[in-house]
Amino acid sequence: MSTTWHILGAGSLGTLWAARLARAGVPVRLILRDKVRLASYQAAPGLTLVEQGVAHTYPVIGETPDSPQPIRRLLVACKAYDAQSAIAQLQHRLAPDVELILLQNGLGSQDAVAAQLPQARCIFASSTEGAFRDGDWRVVFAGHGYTWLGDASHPTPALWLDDLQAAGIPHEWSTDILTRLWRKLALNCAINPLTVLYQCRNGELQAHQCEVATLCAELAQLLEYCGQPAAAADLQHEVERVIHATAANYSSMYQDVANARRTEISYLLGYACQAATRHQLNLPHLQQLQVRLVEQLLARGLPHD
Ligand code: NAD
Ligand code: KPL
Repeated sequence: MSTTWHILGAGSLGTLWAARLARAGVPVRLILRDKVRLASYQAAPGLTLVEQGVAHTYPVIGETPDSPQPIRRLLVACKAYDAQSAIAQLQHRLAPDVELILLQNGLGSQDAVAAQLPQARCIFASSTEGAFRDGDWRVVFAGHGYTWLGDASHPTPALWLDDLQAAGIPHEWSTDILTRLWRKLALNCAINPLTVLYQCRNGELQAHQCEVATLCAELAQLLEYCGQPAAAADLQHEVERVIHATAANYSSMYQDVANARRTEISYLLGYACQAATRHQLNLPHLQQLQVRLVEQLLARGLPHD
């Protein structure tokens, strides 16, 4: 019997992974916040995945954090700001050889979790897949993409990549996962805050080309200082390419703000500005962007961390 995948966080990505693993016959258990959420889930027929307009429901087993079964493989699918506290609730259930797969966007939460669990193997992930919930226990697979997985302290690939293959989850083991995460962070810093400030789709940033270019230059400088020259290479062109390729989309941060949800600012722009401060690097436009974004969040009554 293969190792059970415990999935922490039944949101968009957690449900997308759980449904595909379950569809492939891989053992999966979904960890819900509490008894109330579990009762709600148990009243539903399972998790529903909508792909190209077609819905299928998978009867994945649900449980609460205090369920007795030990955990050997944990997919952490919470937001970056929830990851540490959500994992802390499970600490007593984690087997000595537990492996965690951290799906969080940005940087900062992964290191915090790794420090919280020094014995665990922490695998970092960077995903370009897109999903959103259109109802309780229901997720729409909105954007096909790829997930890179890697262990910053151990280059050996994880043994369970076969499960992902079987589940049809496009993936690749990456020996430079930090470079990928830094690159994605830089892209998100150059695009997402501006879409919030200008209240626009990604494509409308083509009208703010100079501002984007200035931010890219500062971000590239930061990446170099942080020992990530590969993530800095040709950053502006990549940002322009993404703005063009996703022109009709609203960025994830725009969507969070529009739906009055907390953003992951501390793990994106906040993390970048902190790294600049640590290196005594003056990046005036990036720092000003953070001030403007925080003001905008405060004006909307949203958390600014
Ligand atoms: P989400 O808000 O849809 O899901 C997070 C889930 O975690 C929620 O259901 C929440 O209730 C649950 N949760 C939080 N604390 C918990 C706890 N203590 N116990 C149990 N459950 C708990 O978020 P998402 O969109 O799936 O994003 C997850 C991460 O993946 C984020 O860092 C995001 O940036 C990243 N990401 C998302 C997408 C996407 O398309 N949704 C794409 C790429 C990366
Ligand atoms: O990842 C993104 C997001 O919206 O979070 C893109 C589309 C790259 C914009 O930064």
